[in-house]
Amino acid sequence: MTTRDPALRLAIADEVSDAMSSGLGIVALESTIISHGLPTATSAATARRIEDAVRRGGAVPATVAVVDGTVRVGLSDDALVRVAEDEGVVKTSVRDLGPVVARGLVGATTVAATAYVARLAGIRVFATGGLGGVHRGARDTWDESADLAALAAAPVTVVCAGVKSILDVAATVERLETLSVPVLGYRTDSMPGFYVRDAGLPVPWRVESAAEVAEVMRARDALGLPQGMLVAQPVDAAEEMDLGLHERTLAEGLAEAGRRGVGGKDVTPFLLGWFHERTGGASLAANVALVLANAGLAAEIAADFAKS
Ligand code: PSU
Ligand code: MN
Repeated sequence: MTTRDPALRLAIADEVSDAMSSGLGIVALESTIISHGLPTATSAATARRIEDAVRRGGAVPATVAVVDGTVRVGLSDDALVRVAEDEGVVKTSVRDLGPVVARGLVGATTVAATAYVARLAGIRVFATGGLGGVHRGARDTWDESADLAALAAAPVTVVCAGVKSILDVAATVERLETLSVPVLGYRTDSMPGFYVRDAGLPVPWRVESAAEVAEVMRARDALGLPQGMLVAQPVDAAEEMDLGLHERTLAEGLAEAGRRGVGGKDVTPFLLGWFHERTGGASLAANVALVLANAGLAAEIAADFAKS
């Protein structure tokens, strides 16, 4: 059962709307990671593990996707499996929401679209793996993920493992700075680089606890600051990718993407798939570990923030 708002074409799952009325913490989860970011064979199972990590952290998960033209906040298991496994699932950023809903398609929401929908639903905390950002070579291609502008426009705290090393991390940090999106390093002074713990740049602010993050959210709300916020948690040291393997795989993947003329929204899925195929499971292990850790931290933040 779900609560539907036909005017908004938004359907909020019972578990999520019950959590809203009882003042519990809620964590939004994106679905592009399930459809395009992880290997199909295990992605539905991983999506369930991410939801469980939110529950164990003390909050209620709300996985976001478009199912047959309806934007859903909280998915049934059937819907989750379709998003994970159907061939025709569209990677859906904010710009794609209109066409995907109008045509009744199945769409997996990116960080950008999930942040937008979270805002519509009144959800303030969101967990993912890595944020999209400025791509390497953006000076020529102008390829900057819509995640950045969307985050600047929605008051949502996104917990991630920093900026993917397949991107231009320094340029992405500069853009976040310009867009006035605060970046908090969770128990770290360095910007995490997704598969690796340290992308080689300082992080502007360091926090030690979920309670501290919730306190920054309250301060920002009191000041009426409209942007979202990034909490960057490094991947667990035991799961970090070997740095040499990481550099090699990245260089080869970027060269191959260039040769094949991969562009636009296909770049990120191509490079993630490249890593998963060529690192003997190392990138997948890191990816799953960091997403689960982020879901747990996001739940703690949401639970603390809900107390205010
Ligand atoms: N990070 C991952 N896996 C993913 C993505 C990020 O580990 O699948 C997805 C997210 O949904 C993110 C999107 O919002 O890639 C960014 O794509 P683009 O660069 O095309 O905006
Ligand atoms: Mn792009």
